[in-house]
Amino acid sequence: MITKRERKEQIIQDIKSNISRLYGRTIDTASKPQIYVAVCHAVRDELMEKWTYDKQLELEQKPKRLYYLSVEFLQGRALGTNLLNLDEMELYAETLEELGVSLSELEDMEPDPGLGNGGLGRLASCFLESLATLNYRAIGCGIRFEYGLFRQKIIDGSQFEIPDAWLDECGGSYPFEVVMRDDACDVRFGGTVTEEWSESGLVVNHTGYSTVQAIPYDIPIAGYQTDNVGRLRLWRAVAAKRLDMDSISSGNYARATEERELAEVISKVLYPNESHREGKSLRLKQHYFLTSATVQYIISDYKRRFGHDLRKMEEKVCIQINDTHPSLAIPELMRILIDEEGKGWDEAWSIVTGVFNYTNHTVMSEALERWPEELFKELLPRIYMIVKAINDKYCEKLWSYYPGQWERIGQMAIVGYNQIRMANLCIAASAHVNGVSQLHADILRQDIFRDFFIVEPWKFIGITNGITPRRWLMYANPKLAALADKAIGQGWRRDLNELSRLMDFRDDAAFVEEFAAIKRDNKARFADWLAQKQGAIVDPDTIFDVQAKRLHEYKRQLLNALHILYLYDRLMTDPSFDMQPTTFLFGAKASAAYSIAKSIIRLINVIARKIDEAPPRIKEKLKVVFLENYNVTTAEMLIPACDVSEQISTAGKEASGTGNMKFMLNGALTIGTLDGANVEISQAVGPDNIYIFGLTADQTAEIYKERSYSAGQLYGTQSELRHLLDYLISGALNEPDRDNVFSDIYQTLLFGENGDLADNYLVLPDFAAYRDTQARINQDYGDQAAWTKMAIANTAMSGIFSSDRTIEDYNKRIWHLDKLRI
Ligand code: 26Q
Repeated sequence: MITKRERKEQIIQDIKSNISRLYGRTIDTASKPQIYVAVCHAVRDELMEKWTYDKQLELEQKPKRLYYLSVEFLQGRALGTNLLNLDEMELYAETLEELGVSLSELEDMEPDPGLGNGGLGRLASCFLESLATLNYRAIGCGIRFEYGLFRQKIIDGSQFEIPDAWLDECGGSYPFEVVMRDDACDVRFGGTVTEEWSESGLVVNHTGYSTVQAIPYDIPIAGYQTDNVGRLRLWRAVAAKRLDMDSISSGNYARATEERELAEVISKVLYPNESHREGKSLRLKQHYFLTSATVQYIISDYKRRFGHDLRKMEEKVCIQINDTHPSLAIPELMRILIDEEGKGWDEAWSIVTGVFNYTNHTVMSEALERWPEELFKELLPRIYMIVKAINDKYCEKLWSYYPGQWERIGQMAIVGYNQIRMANLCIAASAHVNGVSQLHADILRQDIFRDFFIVEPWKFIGITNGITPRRWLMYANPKLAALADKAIGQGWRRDLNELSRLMDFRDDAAFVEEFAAIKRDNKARFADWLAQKQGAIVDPDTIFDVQAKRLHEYKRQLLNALHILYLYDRLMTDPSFDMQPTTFLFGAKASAAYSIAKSIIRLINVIARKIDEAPPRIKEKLKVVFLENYNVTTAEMLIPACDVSEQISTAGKEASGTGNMKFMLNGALTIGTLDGANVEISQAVGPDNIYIFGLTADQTAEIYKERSYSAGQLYGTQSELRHLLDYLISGALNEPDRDNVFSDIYQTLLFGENGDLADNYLVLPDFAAYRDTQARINQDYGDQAAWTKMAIANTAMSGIFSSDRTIEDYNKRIWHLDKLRI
């Protein structure tokens, strides 16, 4: 064992030598960004060393491996969480202090890698951390986008998108990544395919294609208190060298450059839409690029470890596809097994169906991935042939279940109406299809995948999402973590269910007071941060009511905004109306082309401004702040400061939600509909510790089916709603020199678009229940002791939402991985 002093000296040495090696400087002459990179490298090198050791154990123990394929990983910053998981946070902070450097200042220099849109990408990142912590061997595979999700600027109330040049900001390479050139491979696009019978069987000829090289960059991920280190492998697209050289030697520099750019554009930028598919050919290229490179790697890695017999692959390999985006991995594995490994169709199909599993994250039909057949065929001719063949055989199988039911089989087919339907492909090839909450799984079984469920009911399961307590409690809320330690010991850090022992402390006046004081501190910390970052002033002694998530009509930020407008109007016009002072905080990015979503952002900002200009007696009660550029780093500051968590989607639409779990863990009370994982949050915490309102999923389904709701009728009969809606177009929200008329919002609420119902997300029929529930919350908050008891219950009962539980569920029901013995 070495002493703490000796360890500190080692770290100092590592940092100094990194500075010298990387920059030819000493610590006294190095710039802050240089010191930051040197420190990151010191941490990375520790992880790499553990990695070397893990690999050795892996060779001996031969555990099964998981490949988690996802177009998105929303990792957030890595320096702090890696140090936390290495149990070296304090050590580094002290050591750096001796060098005159502040760790938190360095942490703030780190860009937040935004390689994801929201829930699905963040879930993938929580999973990688839990997998490492639980000693499973897993590799996340994604794309090394040069530009992540756009940065949001709010200018004069409206959203503008700025490119997120995160890699540029760290000098072109991310300090935690290691390039693995040995594993580079080629991916082919376009060309022509012919099949020919020869003596050795069918020979497939692919000619005239263009080649893109895939280069992997690996990021090590520390598990909590273990030597097991996880891995995120991100592929970067570059031009194939050969092509380049041909053009250059023939003197055609322009063409060489052009080809380079055409190749590199594939990993240039993440598409910014969530819950809406985009049929661009570049997006399809991204998907094939990721899946082809990954499947090639999986096979060569398998051969390296277990030899050339691929028949037993399912014993050592499993592949999880995170929504349909990486589903081309299915035909790609078929292609390699048949064309390159010489397997027959049936043998190949049996290998494929033994390794793949698919997670669905959405029930919204406009988000279900489909590709135009012509585009697909042109870009991926061989993959197209294979998908057609899978489709033929699958339809044949369906025919025996549903004889004569052509209509139904047509709906279930993979290829139909000139489209390739990726969800159907995934269902056909996967051993398991899972939803991400229990309600969502029920909807998959009973509604959107009903016909498939009847044929193969065992395939369809529900595994409720989770979040990593390391980032979302220990790192983001160290004070609350310390209080839990003091009350119940540290066991909860390894088993989050132990937090339930905090239930008893609800009657401990000193504990209740400390819990409340920590919430107050976190609110003050957030207020300082916000003032510094955005210049907005909020009062930590008001209720912090937060809705932070992507902007989408189904998430109903509009319901929240209309309610604030209602409060403002009441305060202005009704002198007898009173309320506890409340600060409403929003964080939300709208996809650039989603125009109504952008209008809703604008509406929120206009209401905020209107309130800021109101008389003091109103401003004392109400404040609205729209947080610019909501991302993982903002979430870490915001979530621990929240009193009321808004989870108010139209019931049946939000597959799970994961923000809801983060807020609960940090002691916020939820106001929510019975949607997604809110249902399970409500069960865990009990009806007395949550505010549930509104239509249920059954009721909304009935409305959609029967079209039995008329917004116009509500407008006609309910004068309060009518008054609010008229507000939007009346000019009452105008400001000097600005006409703020929200006729597009008014229009969708009252008349709908493209054949959808008017008010398709049922904002108006839920309004009264929402308003009344908000009023109850406002009252209840007045009794601080009672409120804090409810908050404690939320933290205490959030154990089942640890992503450790989620991963163990996946493992028991789908993956069957063995833990690495360390
Ligand atoms: C697909 C094709 C083309 C272009 C874009 C897309 C695309 C990209 C991202 C479609 C969907 C997404 C992201 C979906 C998402 O984040 N879903 C959320 O997943 C969470 C994790 O399971 C759930 O908690 C949320 O309820 C769900 O909305």
